[in-house]
Amino acid sequence: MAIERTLSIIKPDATRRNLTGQINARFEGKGLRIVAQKRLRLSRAQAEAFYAVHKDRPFFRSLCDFMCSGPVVVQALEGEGAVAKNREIMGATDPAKAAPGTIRKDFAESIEANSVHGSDSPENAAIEIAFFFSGLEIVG
Ligand code: IDP
Ligand code: MG
Repeated sequence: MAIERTLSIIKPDATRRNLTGQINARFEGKGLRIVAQKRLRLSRAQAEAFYAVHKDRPFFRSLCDFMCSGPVVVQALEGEGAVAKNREIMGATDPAKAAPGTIRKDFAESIEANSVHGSDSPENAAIEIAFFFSGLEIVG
């Protein structure tokens, strides 16, 4: 398994409840290294651009409202098989279906306000990391 990087977002429901440190501890405890990180508030246009792949889904409008409703913490995580490993640590999209011990099982409020985003493939990870970070901001 190769060393990969993946894009993670701690979503507004989690920053509002002051869960950034607890979520970061999950990543670090499972061997992912936070090689870039910043806290920001997405504009509506930025949320729409980031989630453009979902623009025809019924939840798109509500998802973009939610994602710009408060601060997010965007991060690049690095480690062995980081894309899949992060998806495992996150758990299923719907917290009701997420496995015990996952971030979404333990912290998510709903299928929409589900605390974290993680890239779903190495190809998308590269695109999503470049959306938020320049090369200079990533320190492995
Ligand atoms: P993922 O975040 O597990 O990759 P996606 O299908 O890519 O899930 O959906 C992106 C985000 O859209 C989810 O994390 C969640 O916030 C929201 N979402 C997905 N499905 C629904 C839904 O059925 N209702 C409301 N929001 C949803
Ligand atoms: Mg997804």
